[in-house]
Amino acid sequence: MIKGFIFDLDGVITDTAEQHFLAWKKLSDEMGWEFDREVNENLRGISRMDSLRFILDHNEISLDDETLVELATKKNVVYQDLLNDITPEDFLPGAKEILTHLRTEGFHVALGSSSKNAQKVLEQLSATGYFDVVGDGHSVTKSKPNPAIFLFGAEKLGLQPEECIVFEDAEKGIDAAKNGGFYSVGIGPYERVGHAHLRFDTMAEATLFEIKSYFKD
Ligand code: B16
Ligand code: MG
Repeated sequence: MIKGFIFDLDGVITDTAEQHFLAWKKLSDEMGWEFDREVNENLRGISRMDSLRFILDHNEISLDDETLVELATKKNVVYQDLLNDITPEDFLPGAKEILTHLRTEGFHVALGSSSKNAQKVLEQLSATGYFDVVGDGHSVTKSKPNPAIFLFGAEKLGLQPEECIVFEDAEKGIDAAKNGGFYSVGIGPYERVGHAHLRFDTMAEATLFEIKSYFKD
């Protein structure tokens, strides 16, 4: 029986992909690296350091660990500044509706994001009150497709994985949910999240009615 929901943040609750893109682009331009929207698409759902490593691999550049941390921090300063512009109007269409509905119906709800800035994003959205538990980039060390972040959320909610549905927009996020024994809802195109138990193009279609009809006991 489904008792809880675990939501990814970027690409599910709100879309911070554009702010990530602008911050990586600024750093890349300063460093003379090639970086475009196609490369950015590969960073969906992966950690900050893994994102930097991907960009460097793409440019066939190798740097020492100290420089990696320095550059990732530099990108994050720009990203955090951009986050100040997020407002409660910036929920992805449908996201606030399902979160409200879940609260009304008494489901347990957690966040399961890779981002170390998740708290700040939730505050900007005024979304903190929708979540019983916030799992973010500080909560676990292993990144998706490892299921650690979702297992963290389920444990804090006091639920088993098979009692929870994970919402994800990233290929590796769906892998993580399935690896942990969770039910999964993919948000995005078939090519990216078609391996989820259930898929919607956007959050606007992912109503609690649709979810309940599919996952009924
Ligand atoms: P930060 P999610 C992910 O958020 C983003 O999709 C990904 O692009 C980013 O690199 C990652 O968070 C880490 O973010 O630099 O803020 O720690 O989709 O897991 O909510
Ligand atoms: Mg995401």
